Amino acid sequence: MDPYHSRTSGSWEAAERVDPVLHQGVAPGPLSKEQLERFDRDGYLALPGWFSEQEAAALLEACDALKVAHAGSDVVVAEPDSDVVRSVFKVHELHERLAALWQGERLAGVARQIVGSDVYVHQSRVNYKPALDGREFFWHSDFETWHVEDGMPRMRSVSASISLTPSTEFNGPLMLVPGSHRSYIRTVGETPPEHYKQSLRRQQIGVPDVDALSYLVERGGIVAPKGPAGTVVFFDCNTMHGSVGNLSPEPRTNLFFVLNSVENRLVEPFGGLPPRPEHIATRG
Ligand code: 6CS
Ligand code: FE
Repeated sequence: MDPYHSRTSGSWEAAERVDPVLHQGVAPGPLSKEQLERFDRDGYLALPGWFSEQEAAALLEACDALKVAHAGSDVVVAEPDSDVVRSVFKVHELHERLAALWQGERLAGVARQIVGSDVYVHQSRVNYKPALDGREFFWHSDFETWHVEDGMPRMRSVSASISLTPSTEFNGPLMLVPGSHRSYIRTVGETPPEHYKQSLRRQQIGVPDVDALSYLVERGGIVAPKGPAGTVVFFDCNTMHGSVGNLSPEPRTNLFFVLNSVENRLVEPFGGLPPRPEHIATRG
């Protein structure tokens, strides 16, 4: 029986995580012992200043150029209620500055330290969250989607969210539920065919209901790490997260790399539907 089955019954369930968070314990690498222990406990680690504001500005320039260069192609996803660009996917293959970035010690080095093996990019994306038009990302566990819809076998991948603009309380910062990575919420509802055409704009299937969310938040609360451009939030593939819309007059642009263990490559999706396209989930 698949320990991480989901969208398989009419009621939600909080199942135990059966994978470790630190796959080789507290191991040497870019993070200190104290930082690793915080990641293990909380399911995320916020590092203001991990990249400099100058580095972030150069990355923002590259990411804004991608939005223009790839307008109208499959890698570009619009907001749910307009044609405003919400995300661009597979950016690690679209710009040499981004291809070099994820392989560095500050990203791949951290992921290797946590997953205990070499890593590859399962998914990369830029969430532009433009001023006023940038809508919410509803609460979700990435792993629940990647397991059911992409065929990611186990919880052995790390996401890095790099703020390319400042994250404040006004522009829809990434919100996370500390400790939620240790409960696997089996969600309710059937996955529609080609669900990604809807879910990447506004996800409504594979998401917790208010009782499931309360179960997690009562135990861990909600945090929204703030910080200057260059801040990185590393989070476990199963940490419950989301973000509200951006009502500030400035964009809140985040660059994501999902680094998966090479020993956790995708198999047939566990939800029984055809795999999602390559620009959303690396299968090669
Ligand atoms: O479905 C996915 O793969 C994407 N959706 C969200 C909201 N986060 C994870 C991932 O980027
Ligand atoms: Fe996500």
